[in-house]
This record gives sequence, C-alpha cells and structure tokens, in this order.
Amino acid sequence: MSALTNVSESLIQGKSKEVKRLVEELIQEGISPKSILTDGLMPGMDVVGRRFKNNEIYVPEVLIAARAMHAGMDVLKPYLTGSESVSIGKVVIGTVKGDLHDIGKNLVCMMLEGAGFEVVDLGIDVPSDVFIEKAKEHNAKFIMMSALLTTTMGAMKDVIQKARESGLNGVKVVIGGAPVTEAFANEIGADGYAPDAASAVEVSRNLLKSA
Ligand code: B1M
Repeated sequence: MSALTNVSESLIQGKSKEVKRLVEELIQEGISPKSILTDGLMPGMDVVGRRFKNNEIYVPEVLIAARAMHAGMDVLKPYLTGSESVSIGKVVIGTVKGDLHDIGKNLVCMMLEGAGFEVVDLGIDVPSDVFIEKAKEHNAKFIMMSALLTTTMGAMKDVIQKARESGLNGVKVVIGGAPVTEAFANEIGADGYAPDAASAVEVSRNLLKSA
C-alpha cells in the first residue's frame, strides 16, 4: 500500500492520531502538502461519503472520520497558509444557516490565508444577518458562503438580498460547496462561484482586479 493510500485508509477508519503521524512523516519525506491533501485525505473522505450515502456507515462514524480529516489538515495548515502578513482583502466567511459541514469551508479559509487574504471565519450555522453585520463591522471586501446541503443553499440567496438591501453593494459575494453550481450562483446574483478551495482564491483575485 502506498503512503498516501495509508493516509486515506487511516482516515476512513477514523484513526486521528495515525493520520496526524502519517501526514507528519510524509511532510518530512518532502511530499507536497497539496498532494497529501488531494491524493491522501480527500479520497479518504470521498469513500466515507459514498459509504454514508449507501447507509453502510452512520453519522457517528462520519464524525470520527471528519475528526481524523481535521487532524491531518491541522498538520498541513502552516504549509498551505504560508507566512504572508500583508492583507490583500478582508473576507468574512461561514457555512450558512442550518448547515454544520465545515471541512470544505476550512480548506477555503486556509487557501485564502495562504494567498494573503485576511479571513474572519464565522464558523457554521451562520444566520444571514450575521454575515451582513460582520461584513460591515470588518469593512470586508468579500462575503463568502459554503453550503453542503441542498436544503440550506437557499440561505445564500437570502444573504445576497440582505446585503443589497443594506447598501453593501461594493462587497463581493462568492459561494461554493458540493451542491452549489455556477448556474445557481448566477440565478441568485452572486458575484462569484468556486468549485473548490483553490478556485476560490482565483475567483476572488479576479474579482479584486475587476473592482
Ligand atoms: Co453530511 N451530508 N450530513 N455530514 N456529509 C453530505 C454533504 C451528503 C452529500 C452525504 C450523502 O448523502 N452522500 C448529504 C447531503 C445530501 C444533499 O443535501 N445533497 C449529507 C447529509 C444528508 C447530512 C445530514 C442531513 C445527515 C443526517 O443527519 N441524516 C446531516 C446534516 C447536518 C447539518 O448540516 N445540519 C449531516 C451531517 C454530517 C456530519 C456532521 C456527520 C459530517 C460533517 C462534519 C464536519 O463538517 N465537521 C458530515 C460529512 C463529513 C459529510 C460528507 C461525508 C463529507 C463532506 C466533506 O467534508 N467533504 C458528505 C458527503 C460527501 O461530500 N462526499 C456529506 C470533504 C470536503 C473537502 O469537501 O465540503 O464539498 P466539500 O468542500 C469542497 C468543495 O465543495 C468546495 O471546496 C472544497 C474542496 O476544495 N467548497 C467551496 C466548499 N465550500 C466552499 C465555499 C467556496 C468555494 C468552494 O466559496 C466560498
């Protein structure tokens, strides 16, 4: 079994300490943090998702695997975020109301920080009004929202309407998450859509250039 497959397997089995140890070892061996993420941790989480969907495992097992994913991500964080200290733009970001999924959103935060954005992470289950209040309070250039459930995506539209009503017209709204599509982003009037964390950086940079 390859070292990266070992990471996936340990994540699937929810072995947090083992995932942490393996990721640390791979870093020591000079394997790129991006490869550890995309070829080790994420494929493991995909298997967990498929098993969850097929009712082969249940919420507790998924939570344990999610904890192992976070253990691996914690090791990678300093490598993915780098040490940029000058902010190129402030972002308020969160998972929308009713939605507790945060792994993808946390990845987006790491990538943004690595690219020099200043990130205010509002966490999960964030009410629409809080996105607006925090964007005002921090004088943010971006509101970014993540949703993993088809039932919570609608909250994004609510935030965009509230942002426009409260005069936050200069603030760009970027959205993403597994069920979110470019078509949906256009439909609700978002300024940007990103299918993954790396693209979130690219989209935000482009929006800054065109502002
Ligand atoms: Co949930 N869950 N879950 N879950 N869960 C999904 C999302 C689901 C697809 C599983 C399935 O049925 N196959 C399904 C949703 C179905 C749907 O609506 N279409 C589902 C369900 C149904 C539920 C519950 C309702 C289950 C229940 O209780 N019966 C429940 C809902 C709770 C709630 O939110 N109110 C629930 C609960 C949970 C746990 C708490 C157990 C746990 C979350 C733990 C945590 O996040 N701390 C969990 C997990 C882990 C998953 C799966 C298995 C994995 C999600 C994940 O972290 N993926 C997921 C199945 C799957 O996706 N395969 C599933 C890895 C992550 C890196 O990917 O988040 O997609 P993702 O992020 C990607 C992109 O989407 C993008 O970038 C990342 C990659 O670079 N991205 C953005 C994300 N946000 C972005 C924002 C951006 C840009 C890009 O700009 C701002």
